Amino acid sequence: MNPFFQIEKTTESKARAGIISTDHGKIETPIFMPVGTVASVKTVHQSELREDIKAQIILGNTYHLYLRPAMEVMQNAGGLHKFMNWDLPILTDSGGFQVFSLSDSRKMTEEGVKFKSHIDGSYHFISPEKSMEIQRQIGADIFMAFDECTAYPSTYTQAKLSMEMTHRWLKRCIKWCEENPEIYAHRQHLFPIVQGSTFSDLRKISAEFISEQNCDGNAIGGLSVGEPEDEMYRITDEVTDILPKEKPRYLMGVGTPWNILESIGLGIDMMDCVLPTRNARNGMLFTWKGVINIKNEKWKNDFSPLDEFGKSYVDRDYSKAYVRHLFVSREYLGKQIASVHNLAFYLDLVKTARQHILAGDFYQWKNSVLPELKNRL
Ligand code: PRF
Repeated sequence: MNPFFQIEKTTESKARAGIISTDHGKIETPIFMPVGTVASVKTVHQSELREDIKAQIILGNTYHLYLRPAMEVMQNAGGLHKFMNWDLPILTDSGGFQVFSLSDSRKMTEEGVKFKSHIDGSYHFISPEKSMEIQRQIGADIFMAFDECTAYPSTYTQAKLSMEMTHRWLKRCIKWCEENPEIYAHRQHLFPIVQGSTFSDLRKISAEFISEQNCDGNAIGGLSVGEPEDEMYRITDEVTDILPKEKPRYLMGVGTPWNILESIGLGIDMMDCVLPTRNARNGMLFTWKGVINIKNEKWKNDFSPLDEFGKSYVDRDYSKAYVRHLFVSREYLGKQIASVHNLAFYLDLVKTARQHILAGDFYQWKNSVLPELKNRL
């Protein structure tokens, strides 16, 4: 028996329902993980995450937390769980991906990445070893290997060189972690990351290499970076055919509600994305019936509940007209309500998917709800 991950049920093809057990509690998979980059899921209280949204695990980011509040504060606090008063599981990303998306100046070598802070312009260096050290200090239950997310599009040669470096970096991450155990009183589980861009043979090499490292779970990176959706599904399908069945599979940075359901159908257990929170702050609401732009004039006098099929209190307590008014008036409360709504919807989406996997009718159900999710209301 694998104490970290147990599969409760697999469907007729690839989707599965499982349970991940960490020292901060269990996670029922498939799961969506709200992104809390700087020790905050933007505009959302921890109590709302726990009680209303029913988040089971949230994400933090090495790059941001290393720059601010920085590791002295993190260690003095006793790690991220205590610092932000969140005692359920946390996962941290390793930093490389964020350096590439945020820092306007960076230089990568075999040793690591030198970059300029997006906050104050100061220079820093993160290597695989440094990323592991920072993630020990943050103390997330699940932490990610230091990888390079290959840009899309890339030539075959670029993608191959990038993937090979990610593999060498992984070896360095594993070695450092073996020599430097946890500093807090709970276990941390390292997940390596498959790269290889959209090239099937590279993805196969990478998925085999990653599987051989025998870590507690595995991730797929380098997708949802601008490639067509069909390519993303094709690669995910190919990679999940290779990754060990008995370990959780995490698809990084994905995605829309329909991406989430399709990925679950391809054997993915964990996903994260800024989409539900970032788009909420711009007035985009995801619902079972489709996507709403709440700023639209058409909601001006619509006093019906924000989302009659929504599970969150905000869906019942507030009307569309009221939330529209908050957005038009640029009131912070609008962003808060929309963020709680979207995250509660994403968690309801994966919970419902899980129920259908357990009931044995996931694929039929998925295909029946997919078209509605994409409607523009
Ligand atoms: N690597 C890491 N984090 C990520 C990605 C990746 O490839 C992606 C790609 N969608 C999102 N977040 N470390």
